[in-house]
Amino acid sequence: MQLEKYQVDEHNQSLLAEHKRRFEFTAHGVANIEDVLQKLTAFQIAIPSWALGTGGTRFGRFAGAGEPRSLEEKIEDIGLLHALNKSSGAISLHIPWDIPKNADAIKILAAQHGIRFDAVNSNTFQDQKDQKHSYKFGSLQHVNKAVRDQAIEHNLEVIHYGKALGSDSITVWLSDGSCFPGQLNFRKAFQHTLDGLQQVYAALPDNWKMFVEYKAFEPNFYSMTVGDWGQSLLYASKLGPKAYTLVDLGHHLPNANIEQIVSLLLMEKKLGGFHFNDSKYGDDDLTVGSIRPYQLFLIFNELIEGMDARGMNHATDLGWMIDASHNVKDPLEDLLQSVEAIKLAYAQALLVNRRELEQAQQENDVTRAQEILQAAYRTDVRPLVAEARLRAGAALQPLTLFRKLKVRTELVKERGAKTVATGL
Ligand code: PSV
Ligand code: MN
Ligand code: MN
Repeated sequence: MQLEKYQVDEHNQSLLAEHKRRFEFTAHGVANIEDVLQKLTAFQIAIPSWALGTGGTRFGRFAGAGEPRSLEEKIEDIGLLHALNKSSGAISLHIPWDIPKNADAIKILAAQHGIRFDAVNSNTFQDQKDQKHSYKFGSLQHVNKAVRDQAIEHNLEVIHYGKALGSDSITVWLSDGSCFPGQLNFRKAFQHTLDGLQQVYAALPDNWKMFVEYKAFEPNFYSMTVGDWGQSLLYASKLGPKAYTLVDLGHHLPNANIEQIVSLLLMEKKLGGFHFNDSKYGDDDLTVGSIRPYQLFLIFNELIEGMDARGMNHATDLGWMIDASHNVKDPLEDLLQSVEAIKLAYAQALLVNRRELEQAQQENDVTRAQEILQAAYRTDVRPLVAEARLRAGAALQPLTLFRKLKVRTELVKERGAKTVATGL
């Protein structure tokens, strides 16, 4: 299924008068409105290839209907999202869940939908069919060199696919760690992992980045070999200038101050990018902004402050990716909500009066500082984000149009009711 321009235009036309009224009201109070709109339009968020099907929980898999059955259909799905919001112009691939067998054809298809390839992800946290050595006791950390070599080889293969598609970064997330005290020699596990990462790093093309993603726990519940931002930063620092830390919002111990982590990583020039999602307890797969929208805003507040201080381009100098998938919502609707939540938090953070905030900080005026932040956070920026979409040729209300056009029903007609997308 493909969205036609007239369908978007008709939808926008029907909402235009009301939108203009709401937009003018909000825009009135924003001094740098054109700059804000231009930044919102430029900001693109990569969709993970593994989130287009209804995913698994740890205990079961409940497939949806009309799910994409191939990488081509996944690109088609992201094309639909991008046509609706013009903010999802990138895909992040997980190998081997989504191997681009014919990279040239895949590249052309993606380009037809205005989609580029963001970071490619390696997978040494599952055993694949016909794989020689098992990752049951880890991959790069493994006590057996043959297992470590196999994991390195896989990462090199992922770089190879990424090169063919025009990607320029690899995300390495390792599930390595231990479930019980005594199972692992921490120092040796770290050194083996560092050695493996060094070999992968050595194979990076000149313009590539390596993102080292950390996670506090799961699947290992006693120790993780890349367990927090300190460990990730240690690896990234030892690896060299092309290695960065990747922050997945759901990978922290409860109540961690993620905005502070982000600020310091940026200061150290070691923040590479994000996996956006939300969580309430120990989960890492809920829709962005569904649980803690204020935290998301505070993260963007630090990002803008830190990126502007270093003259970075908001849209292009970090990797912006979603990493969420569960099984109680339509995945496409869920992704529309996640992208929207990210853009709303970004827009709110763009409204923070930085000059006044700095002054309040200098004067230790804590009350004023909070008022400044919350004035931005409590602004209804939905009309601004909608206006940016309108100007980019997208839908004023993507989710409403998705439902009105019965996109999922059409996909079920095309693909069938019993479909299982690749992924977790
Ligand atoms: C692990 O929880 C993770 O966040 C990593 O980014 C994986 O690549 C992804 O989820 C999919 O399992
Ligand atoms: Mn992740
Ligand atoms: Mn995760």
